[in-house]
Amino acid sequence: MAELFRDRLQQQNMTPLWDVFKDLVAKEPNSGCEATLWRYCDARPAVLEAGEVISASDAERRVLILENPGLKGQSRTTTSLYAGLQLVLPGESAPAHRHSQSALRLVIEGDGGYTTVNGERVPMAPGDFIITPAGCWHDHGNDGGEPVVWLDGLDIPMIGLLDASFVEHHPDHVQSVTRPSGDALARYGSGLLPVNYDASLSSSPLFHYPYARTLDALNRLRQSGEVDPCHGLKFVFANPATGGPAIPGIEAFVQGLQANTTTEAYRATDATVFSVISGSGRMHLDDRVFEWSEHDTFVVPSWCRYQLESHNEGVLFGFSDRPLQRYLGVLREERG
Ligand code: GTQ
Repeated sequence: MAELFRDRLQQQNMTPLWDVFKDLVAKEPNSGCEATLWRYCDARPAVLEAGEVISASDAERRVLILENPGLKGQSRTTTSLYAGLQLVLPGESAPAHRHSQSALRLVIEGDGGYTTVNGERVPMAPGDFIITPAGCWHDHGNDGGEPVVWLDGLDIPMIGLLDASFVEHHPDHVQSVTRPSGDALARYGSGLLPVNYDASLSSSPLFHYPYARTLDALNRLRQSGEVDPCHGLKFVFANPATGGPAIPGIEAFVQGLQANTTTEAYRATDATVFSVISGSGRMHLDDRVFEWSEHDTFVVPSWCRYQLESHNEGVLFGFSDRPLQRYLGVLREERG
């Protein structure tokens, strides 16, 4: 009887809630997203090998996706975010395109790389944070003599969920450069804004946050003693025109840790992707320990309590879907 009812429901494109209620409206975050660490010393040879398998041009973007083992086959690093390691070899360029997805980049290694965003060529140096907001033309290249590798973070799963993806290929392989390098930094990165600037534009008009500046700020502030017990010295990359996040749905941050310290336990509902800019230490998550060192990437899933131990004055970078959760009123945090 019950089976016949179920069959009939299937035919009517209906399904009983009581079968799935516990999973749909879960007691706690239950996506399957797992705490995972990708060691750069293991990932790097694979990234370089990808350079022998395909060109940046043929691949469109030559990236190894950091796929969460708990979300296999879904090209996701957390439930809402995608991360990958992108390689551009000397002399190569990755073609210009634009898409609905927003991208952020953290440069990991190599000098001579650049990305061109809306007509401005942005030079890439290790530790630089660079964004490509939704809908902006971008192409990448490498004028230097060594491989350039960076971490990509995109809101691909969010845009997929919304079914709002569009991509366009530029008529030319690379877009023309129409603005001098440093233009956006001068315009928006000096505590100044052009008069009549429209602050309702949701992505940051500043798309290059050079590491030299970030590190200088961290080093000056280390002396201030304003260290959060759970976060160390943590700053978010802000849209200078609004004070909001650089990318509407993603918050990216940089975090200075003190030598030989461990942060107090903390958890939040925004699963976070961390990338180690410098230093080494351990991430304690429940009763598990993850040893991290320079350029490693690791994920702390939603609502997992963790602590960061640092052997030296380490600097971490990270990003999560915090602004989206805040907007929806679902962000939950707990200290201790
Ligand atoms: O650089 O435009 O990792 O379009 C994935 C999709 C990078 C990019 C990715 C992309 C890009």
